[in-house]
Amino acid sequence: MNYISRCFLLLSVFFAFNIFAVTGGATSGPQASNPSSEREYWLFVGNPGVGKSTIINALAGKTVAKAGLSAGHGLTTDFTIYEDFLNNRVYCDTPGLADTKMRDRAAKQIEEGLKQNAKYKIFFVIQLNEARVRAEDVATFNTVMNAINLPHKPFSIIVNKLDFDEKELFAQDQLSKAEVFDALNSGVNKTQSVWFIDKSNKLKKKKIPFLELDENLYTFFKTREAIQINKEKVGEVKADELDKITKAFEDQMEQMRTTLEADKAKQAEIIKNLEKASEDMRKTFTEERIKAAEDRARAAEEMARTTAAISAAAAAGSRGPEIHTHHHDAPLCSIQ
Ligand SMILES: Nc1nc2c(ncn2[C@@H]2O[C@H](COP(=O)(O)OP(=O)(O)OP(=O)(O)O)[C@@H](O)[C@H]2O)c(=O)[nH]1
Ligand SMILES: [Mg+2]
Repeated sequence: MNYISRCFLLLSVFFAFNIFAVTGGATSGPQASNPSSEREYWLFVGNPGVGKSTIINALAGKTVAKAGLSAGHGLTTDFTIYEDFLNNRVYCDTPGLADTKMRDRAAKQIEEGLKQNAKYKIFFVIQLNEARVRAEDVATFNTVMNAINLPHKPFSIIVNKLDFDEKELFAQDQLSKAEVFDALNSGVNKTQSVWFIDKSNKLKKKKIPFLELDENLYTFFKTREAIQINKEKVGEVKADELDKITKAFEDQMEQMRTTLEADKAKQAEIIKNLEKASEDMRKTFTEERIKAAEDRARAAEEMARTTAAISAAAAAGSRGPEIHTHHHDAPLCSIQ
């Protein structure tokens, strides 16, 4: 290959994948990991607006990926990679599949993103809708994971921008959180590696230029299992199947929700019965205690009365029989 065609190839790779370098990234915030470790591709996939670019910026420790609101379709319309030389990793920002206009192109880009013959950590970024998993998100990650032909293919889910109400609900009702886990795992591809990120109010008010990556979240990213994916193990990301899968998930989730509601109702009934039984027991116990206390009081009263009688008798006994004494100078009987 001559010099010109090599330059042309490099340029076309650049334009196809939008390569940016993150040179000084992740130094000020999280601790830099060992640069001599094997280079890893951290692939972020998610539907428009879920916060992929924001997370990448947080990992990079500066704004590298364009993040913001955009009407209609996703802001990230190209598969973009960010080289983090310091940590020997590459962040891949990929558009989601829910955007119908961009779907085929996005699918091709995700496919290309997976065909880098590299070590991967795969992260699907999702957002809940009123504390519920969106079918299109589950469909997206299943469609993407289905394209990887490996027996073991770990992946993680980041539930991003959790709002106050959702947080409250999960804190109070464990079943709601279980419902999210069940919904996420209702497809063929399952994972227990799920992380919840709260919505940042500071970011909303533009008080900070990018999301601050907290230490626990960074640990989560770092400790995920990386897998080698070779090009030939990656099949087609079948974007055209997305609607079908979405519909199937919607039905399944609806059924799951009905079952869960029934379970909740059953649980509520059981709790009500238990509360009633416990209330009855408490009542019986209280009544018994009152009765026992009354009995004790009565017995004590009885005892007190007996003791008083005995004491009175004893007192009388110590004084001897009541004998009237008479003075000798007085006649016993007077003889008239
Ligand atoms: N308040 C708040 N806003 C956030 C948070 N994360 C992301 N956002 C905002 O959500 C919007 C979308 O975030 P992006 O990071 O651009 O989302 P994306 O997934 O990259 O979106 P596309 O590139 O369009 O697919 C931006 O306005 C962000 O500022 C967060 O934790 N809190
Ligand atoms: Mg983006």
